[in-house]
Amino acid sequence: MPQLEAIPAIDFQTETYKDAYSRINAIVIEGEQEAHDNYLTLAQMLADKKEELIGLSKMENRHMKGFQACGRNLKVTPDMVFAKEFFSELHGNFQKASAEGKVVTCLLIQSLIIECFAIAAYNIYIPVADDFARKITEGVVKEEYTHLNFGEVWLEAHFEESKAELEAANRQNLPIIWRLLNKVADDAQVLGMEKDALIEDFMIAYGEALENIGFNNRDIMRMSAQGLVA
Ligand code: Y39
Ligand code: Y39
Ligand code: FE
Ligand code: FE
Ligand code: FE
Repeated sequence: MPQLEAIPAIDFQTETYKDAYSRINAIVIEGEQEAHDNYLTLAQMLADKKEELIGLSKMENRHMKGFQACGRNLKVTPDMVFAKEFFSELHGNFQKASAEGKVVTCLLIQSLIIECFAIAAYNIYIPVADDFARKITEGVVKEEYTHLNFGEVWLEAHFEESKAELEAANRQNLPIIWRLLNKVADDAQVLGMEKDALIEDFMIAYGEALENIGFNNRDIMRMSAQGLVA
């Protein structure tokens, strides 16, 4: 549990730190922007949840502005070209699913996988963040649990008819998150975030989400293992 040990002081103004931050900060900004867009799309797909989903999209827009301020505070220019490319495959899968009216797949991608990615990353970042970014991230992560909960509640209520689509969407999208983590692991390490801790937090949050929706332990083990097919 490396993150529970004494944390060495981090110099937030070295070129090495700022270079890594330019990519991680951009990923988070782009992720929040796409999450905003995804909840607006879901608001169109789920008419009876429209107001709630528009509320979630507004939170994502505030998150994006908060993380833009974190970059400015460190005098870092986020590498948005890198970040768009980073998310392009997952974003493409969400857009394809929404065009086909596959709300279950859309919820799995945004409200389960991406929210758990955010929850793991933000919880691991908080203890190693600069003071300004820590306060912002603490406020943001609380709201990410609300977003995850939206997906859990909806999918639990529609579990039996969603099960097959959830399994297929998991098989298609969990390996992507695994590849994305591997793409940012070196930069995350520079920021003091351990890859093993990120995987552990992600798998705990995602496994709990699948359990809350109605999957049994055997299903959860099988679905988690499908992430390894990289
Ligand atoms: O729902 C949300 O707000 C999610 C878009 C945000 C995801 C941000 C992804 C963070 C990954 C950072 C990787 C650092 C190791
Ligand atoms: O080695 C494993 O445990 C792999 C099965 C799991 C794939 C899931 C990918 C984890 C992504 C972590 C993202 C952290 C922000
Ligand atoms: Fe650990
Ligand atoms: Fe967010
Ligand atoms: Fe979110």
